[in-house]
Amino acid sequence: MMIDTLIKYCLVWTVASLSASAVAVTQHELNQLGRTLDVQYQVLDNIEQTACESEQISGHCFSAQIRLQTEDVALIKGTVIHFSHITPIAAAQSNAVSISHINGDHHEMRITRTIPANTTETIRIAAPAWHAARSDIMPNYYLVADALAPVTIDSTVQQTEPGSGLPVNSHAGSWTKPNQYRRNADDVLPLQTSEAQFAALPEQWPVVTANRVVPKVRQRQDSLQKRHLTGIKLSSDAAHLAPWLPLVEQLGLPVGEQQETISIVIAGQQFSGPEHYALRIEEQAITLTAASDKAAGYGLLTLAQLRDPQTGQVPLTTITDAPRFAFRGVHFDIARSFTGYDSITMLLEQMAVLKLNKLHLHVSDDEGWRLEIPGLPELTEVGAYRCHDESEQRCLMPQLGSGPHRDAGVNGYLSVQQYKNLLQLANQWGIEVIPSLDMPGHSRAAIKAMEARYNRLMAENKPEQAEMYLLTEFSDKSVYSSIQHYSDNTLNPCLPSTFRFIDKLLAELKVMHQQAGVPLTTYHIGADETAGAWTQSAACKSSGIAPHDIAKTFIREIIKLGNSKGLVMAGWSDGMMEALPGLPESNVYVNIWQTLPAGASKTVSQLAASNTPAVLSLPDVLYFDFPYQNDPLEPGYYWGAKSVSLKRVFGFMPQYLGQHAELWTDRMGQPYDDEPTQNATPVLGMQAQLWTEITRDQRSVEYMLFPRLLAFAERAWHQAEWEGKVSQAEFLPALNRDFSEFTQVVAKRHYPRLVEADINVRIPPPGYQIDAQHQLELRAAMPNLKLEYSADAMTWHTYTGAVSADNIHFVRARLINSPHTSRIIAVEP
Ligand code: TNX
Repeated sequence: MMIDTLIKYCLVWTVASLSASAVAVTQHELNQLGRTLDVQYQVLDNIEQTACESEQISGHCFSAQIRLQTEDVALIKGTVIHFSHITPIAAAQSNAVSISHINGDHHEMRITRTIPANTTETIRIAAPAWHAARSDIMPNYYLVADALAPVTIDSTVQQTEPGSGLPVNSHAGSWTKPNQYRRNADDVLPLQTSEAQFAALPEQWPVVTANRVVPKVRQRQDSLQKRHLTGIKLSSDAAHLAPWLPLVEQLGLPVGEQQETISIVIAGQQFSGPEHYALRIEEQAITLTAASDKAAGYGLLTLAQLRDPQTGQVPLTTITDAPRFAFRGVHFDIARSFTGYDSITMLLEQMAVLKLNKLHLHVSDDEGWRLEIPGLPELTEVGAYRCHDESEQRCLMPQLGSGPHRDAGVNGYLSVQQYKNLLQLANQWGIEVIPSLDMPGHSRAAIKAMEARYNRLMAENKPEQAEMYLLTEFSDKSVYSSIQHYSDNTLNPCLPSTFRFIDKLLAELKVMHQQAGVPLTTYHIGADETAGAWTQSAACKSSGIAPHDIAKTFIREIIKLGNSKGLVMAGWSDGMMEALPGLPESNVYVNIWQTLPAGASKTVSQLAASNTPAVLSLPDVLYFDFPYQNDPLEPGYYWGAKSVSLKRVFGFMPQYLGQHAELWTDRMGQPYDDEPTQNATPVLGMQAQLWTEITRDQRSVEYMLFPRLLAFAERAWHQAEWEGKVSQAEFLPALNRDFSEFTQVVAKRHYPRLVEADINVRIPPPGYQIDAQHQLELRAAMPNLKLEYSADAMTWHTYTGAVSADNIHFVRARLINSPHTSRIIAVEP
């Protein structure tokens, strides 16, 4: 623990005990305060830097104000408001409160002078970086007074937004001025609000009856003839392909005993890769030849999409199909927020529909440990929960706005049985689960859980057992701060118990996989964002390894350990690029998570040159925790890009990274330099990332993933003919045509099926314009939408053409024949 954090905790205890009589609040009053205290957070300015300069905050900073308004209950001196704030608040101007950063994003606001009933106290704060979006503000502030039970402040609880179905921060103010929605003076990125989008949208979307397959097939030769197909059934020798049938039905092709039998031949030797297949639809027969069971499943998914659900017709056609990349992955962070077992099964099912084949499951991080490990109960009993417990013996202290209670929605973990079920579910669709227990950084949950275990066993007088898996060297007073501002989140590679712990994890994982009948083949070690630990570690000093070599030595050790157990070892590029040069023979792959302007293309070329398999995880196009569009009300972190739109993902050219510099800008909207790639760069594949710091429930997970995952699957499976040809005149028209066709099939076929599967797919809001005659015009951002307007957001009218804007205050888009709508957009007169 960082010294000043320790001091802060000590202060908290002393002040709390000294002021026990000063905080003369009853539980009843505290509860009432929780109901009535109004907390509002308003960003003032991301660009103006005087606050930073006067407070000597190094680097860029922003100013904001937190307004506390009491009703009939006073906020008594000595009460503490606990809250999350992404970056550490460095200065707070107020005569009534003082704010201190504790650890990670956890802050305390101590009331130093009673704020009487019916009073407003406004606190000006300054903190590093910027807050340019509503989702930056953290929810669930809570009150603590002495030994009373902590109480959540209701005004900071998220409310479900009509339309999007997302929980949003209603205590967050507005982002109407450029100095609020731009992140700094360089930020020239145009806003993509509904008003700004209008001009770029077509007046009318063409009506097509698309039976394009998503992802697009490699070769397809339709004849002009069509035939009828009512439904399919599997012959008895193909019965083991049954797990694919629900997906086939979801895609609109009926399945049943009375239906037509598909002839399926598995013939690995006929194909050059295990996921290849050929499909032939003739008048009399449908034949599927496939390299493997999985490829046969893929063929069935393709067949389903060829059928027009209205007419039941399929084209007579010959298709040969194969993926461009062997690795088509999704990274799902279940550590920051645990959105539940069902959110993982939902993802697996949709991955299978989209022919994706790797699930990188991010099981642990600073904020949570999400997999039961037999023999180490504290990992999940303590490490899978965030609640108010300053000793952190029952749970981790709240982070990311999780609030004080153990039953918070973001808490929880996968039991051994659930994990095994997931492995089997994934396996039946040919999806490999790649578990990741992030280390040596991002390990706070494990470290704290193992401290709790140590304390338990010491109290039971079992010192040997206690020390067995202890990850803390109590005498190590190294002072550091991780990217997410933790002072105590890094494993110590110089302790033998660290390796015992990792060995134990790998052993238990192997057993779970074995028991599930799905052997563990790949393990992801994280290896990212290790910052400054161990400088004062006695164990490291005596190891003789120079401090700056410790991280890479550790990563090498773990790679060797895993490889010796027959595992492919994976890691994030920052740690891996450091470690790999010393390990020529290793069996690894690397996730590149540099942005394009930060030099991703060079890292990829470097890896290609050393024959190291690379998986593209570029934040500025493949981080699906980033917003869909540059609108302060669209949720998402945005450190690497302010808009990861459907079109951006679709238009990504994974093997021609250099070319994007001619099309895209950096995160501030500024041009950047890169060298066009001459030949397609070999990469193992690509991976979409969903980190979940602020994606806290399944509805939000679905919103962030869909529809972007469809565009991702398209690029991971299919190489478009326009890729890489940026300098050719045909490039843009070809990309636009392809995207328009894709959008149409996504809107017409996939939106309805996703909604039918109860998935909270994002409906894009309409563009709007109010002209000089005060007429309101609306345009849809995709086909298959009905547009609506309203005076009060209660009664809605269908838009049929320009209409007087008088008394219209809200607009939205609705998926035709569904209750599903876009966010409600407030119309600015
Ligand atoms: C970067 S990518 C991270 C994660 C965050 C993510 C948020 C990587 C290896 N580290 O820890 O969750 O950004 O976008």
